[in-house]
Amino acid sequence: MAQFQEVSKQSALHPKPAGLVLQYGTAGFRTNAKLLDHIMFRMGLLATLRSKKTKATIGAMVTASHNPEEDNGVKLVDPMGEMVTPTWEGYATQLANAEQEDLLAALKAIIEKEAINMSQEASVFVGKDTRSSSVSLSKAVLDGVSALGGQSKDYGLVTTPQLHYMVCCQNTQGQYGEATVEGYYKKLCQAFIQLTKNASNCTDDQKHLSVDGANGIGALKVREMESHLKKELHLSLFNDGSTGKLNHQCGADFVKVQQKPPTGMKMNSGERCCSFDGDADRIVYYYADSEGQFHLLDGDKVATLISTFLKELLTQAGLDLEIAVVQTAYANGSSTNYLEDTMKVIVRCAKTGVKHLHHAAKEFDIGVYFEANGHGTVLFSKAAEEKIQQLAEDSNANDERKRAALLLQNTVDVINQTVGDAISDMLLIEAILAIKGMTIQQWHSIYKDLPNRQLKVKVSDRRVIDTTDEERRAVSPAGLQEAVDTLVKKYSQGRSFVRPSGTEDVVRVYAEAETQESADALAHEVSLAVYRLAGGVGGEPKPLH
Ligand code: 16G
Ligand code: MG
Repeated sequence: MAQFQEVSKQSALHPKPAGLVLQYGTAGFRTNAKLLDHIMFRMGLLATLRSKKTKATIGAMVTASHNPEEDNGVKLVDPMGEMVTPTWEGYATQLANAEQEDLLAALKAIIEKEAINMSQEASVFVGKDTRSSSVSLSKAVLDGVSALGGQSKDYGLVTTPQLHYMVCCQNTQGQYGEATVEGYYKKLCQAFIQLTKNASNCTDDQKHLSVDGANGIGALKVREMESHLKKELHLSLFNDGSTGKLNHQCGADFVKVQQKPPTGMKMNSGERCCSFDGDADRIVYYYADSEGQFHLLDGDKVATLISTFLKELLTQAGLDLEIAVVQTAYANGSSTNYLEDTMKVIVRCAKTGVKHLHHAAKEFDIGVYFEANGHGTVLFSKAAEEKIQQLAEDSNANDERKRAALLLQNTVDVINQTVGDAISDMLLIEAILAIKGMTIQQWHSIYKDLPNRQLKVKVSDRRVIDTTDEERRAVSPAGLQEAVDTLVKKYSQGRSFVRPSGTEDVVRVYAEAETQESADALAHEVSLAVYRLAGGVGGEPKPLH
């Protein structure tokens, strides 16, 4: 077939280095940009097949998120804006690793297995972040799409969540919104402005927020959006990419892991600050108190603020909708206790990685999901959205119920339900704080985080660690979980788990306890157990103090 001849011809221009093996990981392929040209071309091919199979538009985003500037990566987006389904992640890995001469056979195997009608039209949306390598790599994706005769639309520089949003808009025939960056700003900002009309006496100071753009795409897009905010939010942008290096000593990952402010940011005491990551799908907040001490408000604090707000509105609206918060094993124990015991909301634990949380959150009328690292959003079921709308339009409803329904409606609109979105989350958080007249200190003091520590251990093969119970318990190697259990018992409020990383060749260790010293000691002792029982390499982990 002519299509396959074209693939053969084009693929020669994007050759695979022989022997190179890469995996479609937790969030797509991610490695040094120099190794990715053939991967991009092939993901263009795969996105086209996926589009033919689903008879819908598929997205391909070129980014390596919070990784260093030298890296890059690609993730595929399914029709409703969600992460591509696991079977196709498997195909992605197969296609990526087929040697040059086997590429056509690998492609045909997928076509056959999925019974894809090759005469079906295909459409792929492509986006990229600000890395210099993204220019040629996104071109390689486009080449892959055209080699298989697919149509493509190049959105150029967009955040990851913006691309997810475009795909969903397109496949819902505009029901979710207009599939343009301008349409995205309009929808989110209009909802934000409507929400903030419910804030009384908001001073200019309270409307101010400092944003660390991680020297990436988020900075560019925030700037683009600003005029739509009609001065209801005053943003001071730092690390906007004009001088600094992407993700270098800045961005959400740096701030969360280092527990300190990004470089290049001016922090006045008590003022709200936030950081995006390199592709703007993560956000964390923080502030410095009057003694200059740094306080972090992570994804758990965000989930708590949002779910409290939603629960209050549901009560005011008199709507009987089930609301749940989905977290991972990394959620601070204090946040889980607060949500379950004080807020009385359902809490679920999912495996690390947005796709797992997203999936779990779909089970509820309203599913708020956040990873502690700042990745998250809120999902509303169709039934929930309909009930909210009915009430908002019900002329018999009393003023309080109606007001709550309208607030819920605008909340739905300010949220990007396709995937966690730093810009959308930021607007929602800012609106909630304004409506509640809440300072960042008050938000921070809702509950007190348990001191915690994360460590990495190098082992010869991290696959020897297998976990269960949403990664909270290890089932292999033998004896490891028992060792962890014994260590945990030594510390008041102790909790610890180990899991193999999905993005790095290490085993991750998490520990929390009543004091920082205990959390550090527990993390170290568990690291030693991993080192001894799971084939540690290099020197033994050293105590932190
Ligand atoms: C990826 C995931 C993130 C997760 C992290 C865990 C997405 C879009 N990103 O970055 O959610 O927290 O991996 O990394 O799903 P780890 O497996 O190395 O700990
Ligand atoms: Mg990211």
